[in-house]
Amino acid sequence: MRSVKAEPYDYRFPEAGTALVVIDMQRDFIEPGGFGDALGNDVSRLVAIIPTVADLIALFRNRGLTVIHTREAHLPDMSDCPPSKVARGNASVRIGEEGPMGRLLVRGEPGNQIVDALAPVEGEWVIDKPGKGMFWNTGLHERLQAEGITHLVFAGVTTEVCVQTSMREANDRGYECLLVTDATESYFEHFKTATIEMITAQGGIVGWAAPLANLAVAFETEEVSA
Ligand code: C5J
Repeated sequence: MRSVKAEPYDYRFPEAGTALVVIDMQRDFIEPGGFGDALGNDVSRLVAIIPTVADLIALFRNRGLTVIHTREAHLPDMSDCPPSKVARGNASVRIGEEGPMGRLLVRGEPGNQIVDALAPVEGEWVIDKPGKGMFWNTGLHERLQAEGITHLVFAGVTTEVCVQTSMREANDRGYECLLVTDATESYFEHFKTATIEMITAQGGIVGWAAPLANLAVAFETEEVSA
């Protein structure tokens, strides 16, 4: 087992049974002209974490560990998108409508792709999810079980929406989860802070949280017994 200095206490993980999950680092959330921007958000906060997420991916990639990328993505006929989701908010362009990077949150469109700096490489999993959480309608749980994955390390955007929803869903399914605090971001600073507090409160009711540096140290330090 490896051991990471984390909140609320050390997070232990078996290297072979651990996967990295990078949530929705897509142009639609991170670049001007995407879905996040259409909702009136300042996307620059999200751009800032790209180098840290790249370092985190490299850490897992270089060790040959499982790397999973998710995308919030709907089928082109929108049959997997409830009308309530389209109607919500006061967006200048709505989900499924044409924006500067193609139809918002629709599979295959330029804006729906992961940003170039974090592009998946051969062999990494890419999960298109119609919901905020990564399990609904994706078959991901079965795939993780088949691979013997028991521990999940989370990064990506946004902390309080798709990252938190996915982490909570994973926790309910029995996965031991760590959130990498400097590899996740929100359009709202206080939401990120509150999410980390909520996740780690009450003895880690949803999971653990630690910065990338602590995780990197854990990979360089001798393993501890289970
Ligand atoms: C949102 C996400 N914020 N990836 N999606 O709608 O967090």
